Amino acid sequence: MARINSNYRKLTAGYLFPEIERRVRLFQEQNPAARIHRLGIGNTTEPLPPALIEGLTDGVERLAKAETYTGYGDEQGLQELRTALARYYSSLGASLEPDEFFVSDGAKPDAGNIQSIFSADSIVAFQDPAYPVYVDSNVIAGRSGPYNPDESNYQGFIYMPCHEENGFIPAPPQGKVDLIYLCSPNNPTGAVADHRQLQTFVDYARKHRAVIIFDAAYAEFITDPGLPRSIFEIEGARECAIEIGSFSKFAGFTGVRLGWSAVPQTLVLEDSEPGEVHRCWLRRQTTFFNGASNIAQRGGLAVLSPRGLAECRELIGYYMENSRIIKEGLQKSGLTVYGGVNAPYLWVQTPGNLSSWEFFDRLLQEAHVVGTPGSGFGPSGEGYFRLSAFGHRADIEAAVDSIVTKLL
Ligand code: PL4
Repeated sequence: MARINSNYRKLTAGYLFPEIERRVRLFQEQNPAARIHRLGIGNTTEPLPPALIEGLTDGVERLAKAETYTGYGDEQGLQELRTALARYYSSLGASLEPDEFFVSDGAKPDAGNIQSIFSADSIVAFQDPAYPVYVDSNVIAGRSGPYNPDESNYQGFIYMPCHEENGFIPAPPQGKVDLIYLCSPNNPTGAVADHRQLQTFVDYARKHRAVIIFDAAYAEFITDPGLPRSIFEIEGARECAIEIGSFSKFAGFTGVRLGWSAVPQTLVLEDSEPGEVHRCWLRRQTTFFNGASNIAQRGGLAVLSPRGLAECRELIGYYMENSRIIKEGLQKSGLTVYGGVNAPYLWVQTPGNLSSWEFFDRLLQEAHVVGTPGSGFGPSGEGYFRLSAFGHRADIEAAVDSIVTKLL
C-alpha cells in the first residue's frame, strides 16, 4: 500500500509566495481599477544587458549548426563555466577549484536539495527569519517534529533569532548542531554579516564538526569592499562550508534559470572520508538532475566576462537606487527601516503594533502596495514587513508616494 510522505502534513499552510499572489489576485478581482505596485516577491524587472543577450544568442546559434550543436552535457555544468566561476571567486579572495562547482538551474533547488546528502537525524539551525526553503525542505525530509502554532515554529529545529539588538545577525547556537543555514546579504532582513561574524560561525562549525550552508544569492549587491561576499573568504571555511550562488538577481536570470553550488573537496564530516561530501553531491546531482540549459550556461559565461560583470553591476546599481528611494521615503515618513544597503531588501517595522499580515492587508487595501509579511519568514519576523527593491523606477516612486500619502 502506497503512503504519502506525511512530513508534508506538518508544513504550515501554502508556500509563502503563492499565498501572497493568491491574496493579491483576489484583491485585484474585487478592485479591478486599482493599480497595484508590487514590492513583494524579489523578482527582477529590467531588460538584460547587451553582453548577456549576446551570450544567450551565442548559445542559441550554436544549436543551429551541426559543428557546435550540443545535447545533454555534464550534469555538473560546462567546464568552461566552472572555470569562470573559480576565476570569479578568486577575484573575491576565495580559492576554489573548477571541479568544486556544480552548475544548476538556480539557488532555490540547490538550497532545497542540499540537505539530502546529510544524515536524516541531523540537528538543523536556521536564522530566524529566513528564506522559507531551508526550513520547509528539512521538514519534508523529516528532521522536525510537528509545527507548534503557539510559537510559530517546528519542534526540533534550532532557531537563531535575528532582531534589532543583534543587528539581525545572530551568534552561533549555544548547543551542538549539525547543519547551519546562513544567508548574507540576508533575505529578508537585508542585513550583511561582516568577516568577524562569519568567522565565529566558521570557528563554531570546525569545533562541532558542523556544516554551514551559505546562501550567497545576493552577494553582488554588496558594494562595501570591507564586507565578505563569500563564506570562502573566511579562514577555515573550506573545511566546513558549502556555498550556494545564483545568477538570478546578479544578472536578471530569474526567468532564464542558472545558479551554482560550491562544495570543497576538503569538506569532511565526523564520519566521512576526504572528498566524500563532494562525491555525494555529485551523485545526487547526476541522479536527479540533467544539467542546466546549454543556452543559459552560455549566458552565464557572458555574465562572468569583464564586460558582463560591469554591465550587471550597473543594473544592480539601478535596483540599489530603488532601494535608497524606498528607504529614504519611508524613513522621512517616520517608519523604522532596516536593510536596503548592500542588499535589495528593506525590513520595515510595522507601525502601531500591527501584525505583519495586518500591515500587509492595510498596505494592499489602502495604498495598493504589495509587500511580504515578515512573519512568513519565521517567528522573529512578526511585526516586520519586507519590501523588495526590484521594480521599474516609476513604479517604485509611485509605491513610495502611495504609502506616504495614503497610509501614513
Ligand atoms: C519567489 C536567499 C525571492 N518563486 O532564482 P534562484 O532559484 O536562483 O534563487 C532563489 C533564492 C535563493 N536564495 C534566496 C532567495 O531570496 C531566493 C529568491 N527569493 C524572494 O522574494 O524571496 C523570490 C521568491 C520564488 C522562490 O520561491 O524562490
